[in-house]
Amino acid sequence: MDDLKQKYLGAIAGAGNEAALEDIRLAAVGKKGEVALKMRELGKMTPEERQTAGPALNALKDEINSALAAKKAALSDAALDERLRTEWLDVTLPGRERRQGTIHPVSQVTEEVSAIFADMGFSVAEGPRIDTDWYNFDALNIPGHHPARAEMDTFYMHRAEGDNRPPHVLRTHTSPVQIRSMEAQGAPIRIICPGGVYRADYDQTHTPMFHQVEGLAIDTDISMANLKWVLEEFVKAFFEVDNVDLRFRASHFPFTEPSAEVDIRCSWQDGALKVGEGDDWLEILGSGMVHPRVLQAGGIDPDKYQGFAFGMGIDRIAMLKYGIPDLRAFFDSDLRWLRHYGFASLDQPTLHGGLSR
Ligand code: 2NL
Repeated sequence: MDDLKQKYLGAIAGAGNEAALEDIRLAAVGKKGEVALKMRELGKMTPEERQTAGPALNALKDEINSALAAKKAALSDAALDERLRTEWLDVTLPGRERRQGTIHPVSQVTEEVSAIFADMGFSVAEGPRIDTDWYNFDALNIPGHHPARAEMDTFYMHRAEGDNRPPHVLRTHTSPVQIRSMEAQGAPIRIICPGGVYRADYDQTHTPMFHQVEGLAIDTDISMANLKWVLEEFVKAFFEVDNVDLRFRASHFPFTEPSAEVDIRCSWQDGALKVGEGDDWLEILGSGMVHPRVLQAGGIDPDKYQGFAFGMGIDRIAMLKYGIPDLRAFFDSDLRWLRHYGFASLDQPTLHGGLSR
């Protein structure tokens, strides 16, 4: 029995891990282990022999079991110490470099345009992207048979059978915001309305969602001359040039009369746009005097008031100003593209700071 004790206590002391310890446990005190075999021999002993051998075997079993438990605890302490030593972390090290996002060029240009028009007394108005066909079309003097209303260009909201509410559309321009502003504020009014708009069109130069900014100025003494001055000031500030040359081309929109498309003098040198010089003309917006029926729809008396309105594509003027070649990349959410064309988040455009720096 002393041999057994020496053998197993020695083996337990030398066990290197919990698996080796389990092997020792099975060999010593398991059901078919050496101590169990010795227990079986008790039957062949005389009662006197059994009286000393029985308790001694039980004591040996207890001793081996407690040595196993102590060693098991020691091994798991050592394993924890080893983990603490190797999985050590210096919490005083500097953190991982911040992979900061940037301001999207569309947001940047929206802010730039807003800053320029704010400086001329325009405030920014916003409204719903889903609106009724009355606000999007009828109020703008776009009749039911007009091609702009065709299913092709407009995203109509689904209506359940028996739904009597007026049809709703994804706004195809921000003009409904201007109708709502006229209704809410009346005249005089000076606002710009930037935001996302939707048309069912997708190719190299069209995306089904894009951004527009429209402007509206209504008072008792507003003319095309005011429109021309405001647009000249805008183009100078936006393209950061001192001289511009604007050309009004007669055009037609249902919501303005007369209507004009506006081009700016420019040149293209090695693919780079230069505004204010050269022999080329670049169309940048549509404009005109607000149609009397549109004033009426907005609750404004056309015999007392008149005004100008204009609309331009934000994505397009962003591409022109910042040399972005492909419109579709605006909406790809490619982080590498955004880091290339994006703007530092803390550099807000201001007129005194130079809009784009
Ligand atoms: C374009 C042309 C334009 C307007 C938008 C407008 C809004 C109201 C009344 C009258 Cl509430 N007009 N907006 C006027 C002329 C042109 O947009 O080519 N946009 C990209």
